Amino acid sequence: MSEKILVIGANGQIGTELVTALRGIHGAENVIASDINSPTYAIRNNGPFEFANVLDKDNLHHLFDKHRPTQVYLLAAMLSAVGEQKPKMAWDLNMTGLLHVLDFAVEFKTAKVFWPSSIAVFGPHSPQYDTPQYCVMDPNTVYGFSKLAGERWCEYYFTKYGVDVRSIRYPGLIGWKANPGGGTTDYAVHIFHEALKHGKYQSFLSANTALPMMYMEDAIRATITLMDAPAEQISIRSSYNLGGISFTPTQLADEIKKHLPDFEISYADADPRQAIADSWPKSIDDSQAQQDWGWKLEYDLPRMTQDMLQNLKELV
Ligand code: VAH
Repeated sequence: MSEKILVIGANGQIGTELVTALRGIHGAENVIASDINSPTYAIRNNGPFEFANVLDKDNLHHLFDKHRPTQVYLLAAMLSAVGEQKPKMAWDLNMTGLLHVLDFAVEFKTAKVFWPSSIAVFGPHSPQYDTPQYCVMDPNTVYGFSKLAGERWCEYYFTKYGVDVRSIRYPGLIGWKANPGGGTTDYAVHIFHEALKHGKYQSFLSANTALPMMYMEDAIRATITLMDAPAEQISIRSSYNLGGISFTPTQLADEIKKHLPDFEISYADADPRQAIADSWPKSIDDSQAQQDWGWKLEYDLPRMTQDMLQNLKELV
């Protein structure tokens, strides 16, 4: 029997690329993209689309009843920076949306659910380097503790109701097909657009702010690999650490200069996103993902930079 996949939050940075990848594997007609806004150009004309508001229980129930999805990817969320400007809305969207999906997964016996967590679940007292799967977690952003609470709910619904929900703690994600929205790591996408358009960029994070990042190709491949893995291989039902590549704005700028020698970077100060970045780990230990479902990174900083510039130069 073929899969019937519902992607909620399909217009987002992850959703846009995930819908395309899933349609390539399962057939466009078997992957329903959904979002609260009209579909973006990238997904508008190549498969089914539904309007979805994760806070509207009746709307979501209708989608589950109409499509009876075998897999649901819940990507709708408010990210770290915007979440600090609208804390109660961030909590409501990130939590209520998840609980609606988990409840309907029980009611409609959805075979698998994917929900994205983030390295934002770690905080100032978490180990900063090679942050392990299990450690002190004291996130001080609404986004971070909503993701931490969400991880607890995922494990609870697996243990108590048998929902096969799987999750990844994504690092900052970098891609060229869709822009990020309201995150602290967005600088690492904006810098490429500005470098090509204007030859310069002012980073809102300071020069030596190291953060775990990942190229979107790797993030999409990790997501699908996790979801395709046999259930007995999944030992983590909160969310898997995923490390990627750790670099600073300066290191990224130096890599861009190898292709655009005249590129200049400058640094703003007193941006509120600096304090968020400073509370997060510099690097992540993802050995559990490697061990359980064979995770292996393919894009390092040079390869990601080359690929971003190669693809974006046609578009900007
Ligand atoms: C953010 N892009 O910046 C997200 C991500 C690790 C960061 O979760 O909020």
